[in-house]
Amino acid sequence: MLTPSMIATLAQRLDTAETGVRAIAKITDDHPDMSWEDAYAVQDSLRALKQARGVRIAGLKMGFTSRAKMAQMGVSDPIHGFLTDDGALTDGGTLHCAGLIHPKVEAEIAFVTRRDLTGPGCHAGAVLAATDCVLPALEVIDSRYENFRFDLKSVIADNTSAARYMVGGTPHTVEWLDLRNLGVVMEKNGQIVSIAAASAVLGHPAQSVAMLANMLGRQGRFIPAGTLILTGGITEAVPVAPGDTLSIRFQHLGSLSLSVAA
Ligand code: OOG
Ligand code: MG
Repeated sequence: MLTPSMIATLAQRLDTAETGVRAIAKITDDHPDMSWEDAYAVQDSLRALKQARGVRIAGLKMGFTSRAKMAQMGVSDPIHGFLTDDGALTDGGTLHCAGLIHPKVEAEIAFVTRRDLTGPGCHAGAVLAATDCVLPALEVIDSRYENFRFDLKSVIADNTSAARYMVGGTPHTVEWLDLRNLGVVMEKNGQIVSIAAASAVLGHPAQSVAMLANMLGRQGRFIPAGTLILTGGITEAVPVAPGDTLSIRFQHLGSLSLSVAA
């Protein structure tokens, strides 16, 4: 177990890496015995640090919910983190790389809840019944660790590499939407770089929200009504650099686009 002061120090180190745009060694290099609780405690400390300087929590996110993502990063279990208001991008807008270390973009489905969701025992049916709308989304992840290399505990501490995110402007209700078979096509500079269906996310993206409620339940927390949730990359994350343009087409949900600048 890490001491409370070590947890605060590690959160500070991650925050400085992010604000100073300088990658650091992964935490488990120095703290191989860090527990899962410690890892989430560092993430909580990081959240408190950001909130103390006026950053607002804008939502929650799941990570490593698809095989494509797990295989790409060499991990095997879903994790969760938070989104902040200063990370929001607008559809058709510009992603500035200056504040980022090594950004990658991934296609996701976002949910907005209209009722509280509590675990354990939360399931996809409860999630769909409590869903206000779903939206097309993308996440820009940016690990604070050198070479984007980490293990699960280190990336939990680093708020699951969360950096920027975009949600589309047209909400869709779930009643008539086949979220499992919903196709997603991502293009970079006019070339298709990945094609997937939303069932890549735990069989159904609602399953990701249920898992989040269950994971939070174990920590004595829940998903409050009105929460925006990114359910995890459907496709592999694609590295981007200044000059790139990105577009993602979501069947039935519309599309998102992004220009990447220095
Ligand atoms: C961790 C973030 C994972 C997702 O959607 O799977 C994630 C990472 O890949 O660096 O956000
Ligand atoms: Mg993601």
